[in-house]
Amino acid sequence: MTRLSYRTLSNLPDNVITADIAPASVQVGIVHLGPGAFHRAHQAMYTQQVDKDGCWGISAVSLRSGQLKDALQQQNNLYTLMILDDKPQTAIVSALKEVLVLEQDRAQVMARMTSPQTHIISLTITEKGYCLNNDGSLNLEHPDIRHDLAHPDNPISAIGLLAAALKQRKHTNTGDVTVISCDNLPDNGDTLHGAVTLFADQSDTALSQWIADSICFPNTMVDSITPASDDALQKAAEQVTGLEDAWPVQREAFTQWVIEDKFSGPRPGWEASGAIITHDVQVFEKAKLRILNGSHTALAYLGSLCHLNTVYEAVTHDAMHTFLNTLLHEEILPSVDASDALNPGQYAADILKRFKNRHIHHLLSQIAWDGSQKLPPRILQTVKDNLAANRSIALLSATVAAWILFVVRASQSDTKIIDPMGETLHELVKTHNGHLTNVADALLDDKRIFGELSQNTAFRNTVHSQLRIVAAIDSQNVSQQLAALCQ
Ligand code: CS2
Repeated sequence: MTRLSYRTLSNLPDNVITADIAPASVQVGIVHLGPGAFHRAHQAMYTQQVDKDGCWGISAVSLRSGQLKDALQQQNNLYTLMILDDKPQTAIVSALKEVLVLEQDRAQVMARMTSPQTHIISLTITEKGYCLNNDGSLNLEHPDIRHDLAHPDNPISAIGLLAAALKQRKHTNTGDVTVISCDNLPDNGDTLHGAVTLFADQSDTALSQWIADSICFPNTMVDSITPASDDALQKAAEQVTGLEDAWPVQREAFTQWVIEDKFSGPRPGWEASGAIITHDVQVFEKAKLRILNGSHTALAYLGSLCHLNTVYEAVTHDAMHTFLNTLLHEEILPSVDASDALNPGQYAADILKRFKNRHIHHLLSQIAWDGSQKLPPRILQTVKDNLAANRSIALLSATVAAWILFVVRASQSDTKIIDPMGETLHELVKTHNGHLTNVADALLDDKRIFGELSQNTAFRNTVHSQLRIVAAIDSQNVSQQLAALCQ
């Protein structure tokens, strides 16, 4: 089959959106670290839609894998975006001008990150990429951070790479660059700013001060349900476009991008493609992390225990839907303040509708990745707030209990636990011979995940009592056990 490329764009049928395709000659103005499916389906499309001056091309930098570079370089870095909804759409995205791999293309990466034409460095590196402690500070003992502190000119972490690039930009007095985290972390810009300045401070306090004074790290909230690409998507894309695409991406029609109005230099006019540029991101970020991502994490672990495979299956399962509604209305929504910008109840109702999108095959097993990193911002922060406000934590604790059981069962079936603590979790289960109560106590003792909650008796007792219920779930009693969790 003919490959997607600038030369074959004219083969595309009229129903494929190509309106915003930029010529290959567009100048790079953005470097993006971590060009996974979410970036390619979300920020790249926002940027492509507004880059009328042709100066916001994206240099995509993979920190580890060369797969994306290999896939896209045969097709001029073009790719297909399939928007799966009742009114499906297909677009060709041309925002990526190159894909670099840090290890292979280090000099080019640094040249791009330090170029006077580069005014945005953005990131989607997932929670684990920030190398943080439970309190959101940089973990100076993290292996990648220790490596980069010892080899500052050869960094392997995003933190070390940003510090090295900003050091060079300080030297050339090109501080008109904004660093934009687009990950699901509380106060993601402030958190990244703190990590990079602390890293720099270990060897160069003047650099740390310059970064603190000169470089903006706006907080953001990003949202669009973007399942991982699979063979089915590749076939569907080819059926629509008639062209081979080695790595198409997919998402729902809904997207949202809220960016704090804090920039060190020029930026794309993202508001023209629907982004919200505001001084108050926190309202949007807290609601999204707790209502959408918190619900996702609850469905991921409880749904897996109930032998459900996708978000759609879980949210259309009566007993699971009742559990989720109860979790939202009794424990999550009360922790999110209403504001002029956002009505939490309506926001939650809209999210449940999005979860019921039958065109989106969003695997619970994908959402279950990195639980040790996702539980704190999505579930445990809400537990802390609810304890302080004397509100229920029963269903939040049931989610934690389901994660504990998920870990035990994965370990006992020798299934890889995709989590930066994966090996540690496996070892812990083995140390306790898979004894559920002992494993639960050992996990709850781990302050890297539970922080101050490790010492909270009410929380620990609630997790244990919910654990006894989730452990009893089998294919015959799912509805009863889910109902029992809500008692
Ligand atoms: C999901 C998120 O995989 C996950 O952890 O909860 O990727 C979620 O789909 C996005 O945050 C939605 O905006």
